[in-house]
Amino acid sequence: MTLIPTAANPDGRLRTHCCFCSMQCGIDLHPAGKAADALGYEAKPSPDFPVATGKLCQKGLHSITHAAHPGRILVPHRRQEESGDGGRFLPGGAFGAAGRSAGAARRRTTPGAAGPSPAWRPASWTEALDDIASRILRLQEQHGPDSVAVFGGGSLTNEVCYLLGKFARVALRTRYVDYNGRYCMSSAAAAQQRAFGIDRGLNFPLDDIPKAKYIILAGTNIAECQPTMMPYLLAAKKQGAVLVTIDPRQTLTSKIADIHITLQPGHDSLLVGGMLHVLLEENLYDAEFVSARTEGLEEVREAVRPFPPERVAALTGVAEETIRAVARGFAAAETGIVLTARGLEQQVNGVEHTLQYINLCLLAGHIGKPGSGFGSVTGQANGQGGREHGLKADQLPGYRSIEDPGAREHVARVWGIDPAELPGKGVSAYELFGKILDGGIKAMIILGSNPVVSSPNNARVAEALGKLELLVVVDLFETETAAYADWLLPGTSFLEAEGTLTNLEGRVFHRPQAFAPAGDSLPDYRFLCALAERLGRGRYFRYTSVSDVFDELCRASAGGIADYSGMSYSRLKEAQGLFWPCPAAGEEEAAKPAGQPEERRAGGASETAGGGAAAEGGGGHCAGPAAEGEGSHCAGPAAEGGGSHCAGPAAEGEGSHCAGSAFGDKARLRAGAAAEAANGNGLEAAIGAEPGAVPAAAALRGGGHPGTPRLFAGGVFPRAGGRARLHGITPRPPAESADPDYPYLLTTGRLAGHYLSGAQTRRTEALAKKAPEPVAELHPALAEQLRLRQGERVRLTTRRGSLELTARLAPGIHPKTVFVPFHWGGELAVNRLTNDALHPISRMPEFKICAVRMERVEPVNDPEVPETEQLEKIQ
Ligand SMILES: Nc1nc2c(c(=O)[nH]1)N[C@H]1C(S)=C(S)[C@@H](COP(=O)(O)OP(=O)(O)OC[C@H]3O[C@@H](n4cnc5c(=O)[nH]c(N)nc54)[C@H](O)[C@@H]3O)O[C@H]1N2
Ligand SMILES: Nc1nc2c(c(=O)[nH]1)N[C@H]1C(S)=C(S)[C@@H](COP(=O)(O)OP(=O)(O)OC[C@H]3O[C@@H](n4cnc5c(=O)[nH]c(N)nc54)[C@H](O)[C@@H]3O)O[C@H]1N2
Ligand code: SF4
Ligand SMILES: [Mo]
Repeated sequence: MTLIPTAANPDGRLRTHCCFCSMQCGIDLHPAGKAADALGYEAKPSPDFPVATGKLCQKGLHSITHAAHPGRILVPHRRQEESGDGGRFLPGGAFGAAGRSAGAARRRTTPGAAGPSPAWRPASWTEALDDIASRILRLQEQHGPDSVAVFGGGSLTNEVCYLLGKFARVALRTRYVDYNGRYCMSSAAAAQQRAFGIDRGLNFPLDDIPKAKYIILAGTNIAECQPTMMPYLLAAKKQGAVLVTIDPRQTLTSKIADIHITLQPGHDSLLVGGMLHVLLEENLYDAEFVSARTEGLEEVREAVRPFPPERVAALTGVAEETIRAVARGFAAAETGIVLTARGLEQQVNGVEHTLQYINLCLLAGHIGKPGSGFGSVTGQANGQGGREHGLKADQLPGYRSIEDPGAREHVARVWGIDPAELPGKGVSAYELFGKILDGGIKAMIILGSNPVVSSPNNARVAEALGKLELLVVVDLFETETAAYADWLLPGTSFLEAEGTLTNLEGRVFHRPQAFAPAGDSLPDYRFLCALAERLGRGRYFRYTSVSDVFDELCRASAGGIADYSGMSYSRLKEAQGLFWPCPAAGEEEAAKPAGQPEERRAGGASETAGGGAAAEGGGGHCAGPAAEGEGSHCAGPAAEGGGSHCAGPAAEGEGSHCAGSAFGDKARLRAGAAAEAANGNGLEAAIGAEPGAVPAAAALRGGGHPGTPRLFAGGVFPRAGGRARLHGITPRPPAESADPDYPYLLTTGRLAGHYLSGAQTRRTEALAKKAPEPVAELHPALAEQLRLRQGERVRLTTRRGSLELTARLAPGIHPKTVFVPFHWGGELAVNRLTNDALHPISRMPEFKICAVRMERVEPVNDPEVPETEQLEKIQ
């Protein structure tokens, strides 16, 4: 497959960013380089983007390969009506016996396959949009607007995430929208919001890491998951930092640690409770900072009282001396950083574990200054931006609550609708599938996720999707999820769609389009706008370009927690990214918080945006179709020509959605902001960027807020009273503990060469051949108990299902724990086994812990193959 470049530099180089992890390394594509890929380009690290340290990891180097895969979906595909059961497959069929029945041929999701399976018939966009819209309208007429749901993903650009949320609320008028970030950052988000009043993955720029003297990495395997962050850690070590890793496994990350704590999954709150006990008992905490800048110390004291380190040592198996040494070392260090990730967050106690690590950071006073801070390492490409602009069930753009009347009013005004029209909050990602099983949700649109592979207890998800009356999947490939779809629509790859993303630091940057959309594939935002037209809501979705969507997003975010209103495409391009919050010029005062975060979001927010819109002259995107000329505003595919797909708008009335723009009373706003500023609890103070932390001098040229690389300068937090909140955490057991029937713990995670559900990396030969299938890592002592040898097959059984895998002996893993990566589907999906228990607040599933039984299957070792080759094969 070939792609046509659109915006090459004079030397033929194309600029892009890796599509995989949250580092978002800049990539230069060099034509016909030495290692030219299927597209005829070689990916090299971009010298321009300040994040990656002149390196790309193996995924980045091969990131363009899947975009040229012969299995790419290039035109809309409709489920063949004649496929027996209406084209949908039996519940659980993807995994069980039915998976091998006649249906299997139609449901091929083989990564190497040359194109969509015979289950499908190619169709035009017109047919697709007409059919989908009419079925949605029919279902909504029969069952109400909430019978249709939207499921998004954190790989999508800010513009698409924003539009998906708007599409759900304005075009579908459904409350049911959520996204795969629920499986990813939701516990960290809940914890950071509670403790700090703001959820930005890292509170500091990556450049701060080398300045840290003590770094604790808990449940984060950076060497495999954000490999280009390793040089920052190595630089810190070089300058004398002590590095501690806390993980049930020895990982590539723990290799560079000074201290590694092998912790049984689920014990983080307990372990860190022991450390906090030491800090308090020995008076090592930063009393001045804690009394001036935090609240809740007594709660912490009470909660950790019963957990002296000797008791914690007995309960966790971690040496008492290690607990004391880390506590003392971290407290005594001049600067310190704690990073957490999914290891401890993807648990029914994930919010509490995170809060406990935040307690540690706060008690040590390591926050808000260079080389210090807390961070939860964001996962997906746009895992940060994706959780800020309304793709969450309870959220409106700018990280606002959908239940906050002021936020509703503000966003409704930007969208040109009556606030009363905005639906209320829906349910979380996994719970959406429950709503399908209950019969409430009848149709679903999925963009940028493969939940049949990536959801816990995934047989239930497959069963739910099998029950839908309409499933639309927009993807590059016929994924395991698409196997249940009625329509599979061709999305564009990261190379073909312009947009902005927000990396793990909170740095918003612009990703240019490098190639024209492959085949008839359509950038996601254009698909959404085209469908909105068909649904009769086109007037709210007319944009001349994707930057138009961004401008609206900025206005909608103005005054919110994640304030992008001071950004524009031109500023982002010039500065190589800006860190949020970045309020619009002249709006900075207005962004200051009132006493309560809710009040701030409500009051400050809605009115600020009015001002923003005024400054911009009422939003160029909604000048109305007449001014725009046929189809120019409209997302219809070029192939259709003439805007035939957007016939609707004339009847809808022009530009009504921005006519009102009852712009806020600026004078009143200023007065309010000034009063708030006088309280001294302003967001500006909280986020005040010091000059040294400004990302690029260019950001300042021509005015404009410089962005906020480091949060909480001066120890001021955007909460009531400006203080951070400490939380007393009582350690609690996971949803499933080991018991006589299931005597071990299964934990799941990632490998360096694969990405999430594997939809892209399993289709990338160079990556897939290194890890063609999942392998169960277990301790040699446990293997001996099970009479298992390296390379033999082991059966893992949990309360939900059973899976056979090759065993790999890993001396570094906790002896009662087995680790399996989750990058495969069908019979190889570890999510057949995982527990779908959810955290009561964040609704995060417990991917990281479930009770498991293991037994040896039959030896598969070929006696001819020497042991070393076996090792290589499975690494
Ligand atoms: N190569 C690669 N990189 C990726 C991804 C990928 O799929 N592949 N995905 C991206 C995404 S979306 C995300 S969210 C991130 C995830 O990045 P990480 O969270 O770093 O990745 P995981 O492998 O899920 O989990 C990290 C570690 O947690 C450990 N762990 C398990 N249980 C516990 C526990 O109870 N306590 C502690 N302290 N540790 C525990 C695991 O052994 C594992 O080493 O990576 C991003 N980067
Ligand atoms: N057992 C277990 N399960 C887990 C986890 C775990 O640690 N253990 N981690 C969880 C985490 S942290 C995450 S983030 C989830 C993620 O899991 P998923 O949500 O399944 O994520 P992906 O595999 O990235 O799926 C993205 C899909 O979108 C497609 N795609 C890529 N770019 C675009 C685009 O621009 N437009 C469109 N329309 N489609 C696109 C890809 O081809 C792919 O099929 O998995 C979760 N599941
Ligand atoms: S996967 Fe992450 S670290 Fe690797 S090149 Fe891509 S963005 Fe960079
Ligand atoms: Mo994630």
